Amino acid sequence: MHKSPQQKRLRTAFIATALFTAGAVQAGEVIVDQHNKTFIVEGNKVEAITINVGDTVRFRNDDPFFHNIFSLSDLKTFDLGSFPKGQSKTVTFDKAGMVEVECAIHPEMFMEVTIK
Ligand SMILES: [Cu+2]
Repeated sequence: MHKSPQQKRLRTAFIATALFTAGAVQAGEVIVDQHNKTFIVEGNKVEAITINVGDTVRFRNDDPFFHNIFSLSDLKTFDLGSFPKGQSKTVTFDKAGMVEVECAIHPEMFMEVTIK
């Protein structure tokens, strides 16, 4: 099939974009479930996770009661408020360092997020 000059230009632009993004770290999303008053990643209980600068953590409540995830860490202070089972809230970590994550309703819940 004959390609028009316009189609050729589009193809060149696509390759240039692909080469540019290959060297950059892609920001991702990490899902952290709250289950049995613990933090769960991919089915495993975690007390510490490591992510990349720019990544977003999605806190997802999988318990039949409310959680209120927050952090008082200087690097990233946030308060997601109370949210029920099935709902999730996100936090994007845009600086390298360490953030302590807690739950305002359950003082025993604790997780460290290392951002590198
Ligand atoms: Cu909680």
